[in-house]
Amino acid sequence: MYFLGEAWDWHILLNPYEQAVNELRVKIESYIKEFELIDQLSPIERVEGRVKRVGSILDKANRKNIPLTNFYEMAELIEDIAGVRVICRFVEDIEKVVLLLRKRNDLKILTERDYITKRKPSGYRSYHIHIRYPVTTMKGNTEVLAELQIRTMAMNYWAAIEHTLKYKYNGNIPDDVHKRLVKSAEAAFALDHEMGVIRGEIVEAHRAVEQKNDIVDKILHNMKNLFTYARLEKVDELNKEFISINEEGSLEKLNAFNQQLRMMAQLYKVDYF
Ligand code: 0O2
Repeated sequence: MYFLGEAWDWHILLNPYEQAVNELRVKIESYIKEFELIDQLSPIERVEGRVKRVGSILDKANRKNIPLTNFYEMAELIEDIAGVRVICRFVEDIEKVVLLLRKRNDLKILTERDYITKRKPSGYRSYHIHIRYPVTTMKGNTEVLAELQIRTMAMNYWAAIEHTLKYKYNGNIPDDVHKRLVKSAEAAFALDHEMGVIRGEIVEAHRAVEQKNDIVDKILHNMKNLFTYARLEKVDELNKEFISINEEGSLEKLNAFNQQLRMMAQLYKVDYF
């Protein structure tokens, strides 16, 4: 059975899957920027992607009794040769991501599996979406299957650890380790719940940090222009004042300071933010 698999040119066969993963990552990551632009905390923290390793494809085919006589028939049954993982901060963000994905017309959703409301017996939680995704290569158009896994950071941490242990023990995790994994799945669930409760605080804190970073960028830009184009000598003094206000951390004082710089920039007829 394995011999036929090894005879295939895996690099060429898997290339459209590689392309699908890369394209999907870029497309889904672009939501992060879009949320930033409207001053909202993105429901997506980060996006990861991978093409299943040949060894794992062969193992899964073996596990699921999938014949290795034809690559394309096999690939239709494996479903997750191309895998993209969307990591969220909060459980409620998962639904937002699912809604965004359902609106896309550059992919076709085949099935959705909700292992969040109904977690797996192992303790595994994640939302799975199987899609068909068109890829254009030198040879023309083709379609590949991909699996999108949407989960929180806590779910992801747990799944990564459990996956490593399953691999280490060849699927037969000893009882004591298994019990600890079940306990840690509960802890990950509790963590997600607690974070959900203080979500408002976290979103507010994130917004404040973003606002502070924005105003600091503007201040630095305006001081640089006053120094470079207006040859303003007291820039050193302004810089010291900025450092002390920045240390204090008051957003109002930083805004007032930038207002002062804007007025100076207008006076000296230099560009400002
Ligand atoms: P790898 O190395 O991650 O690629 P099904 O249960 O078959 O109806 P499902 O869950 O979509 O539907 O399929 P499957 O084949 O069980 O799991 C698909 C992928 O989900 C797995 O890929 C894992 O990434 C993840 N997964 C599913 N169940 C578990 C689990 O109990 N623990 C962990 N850590 N991950 C899980 P692979 O092929 O197993 O591995």
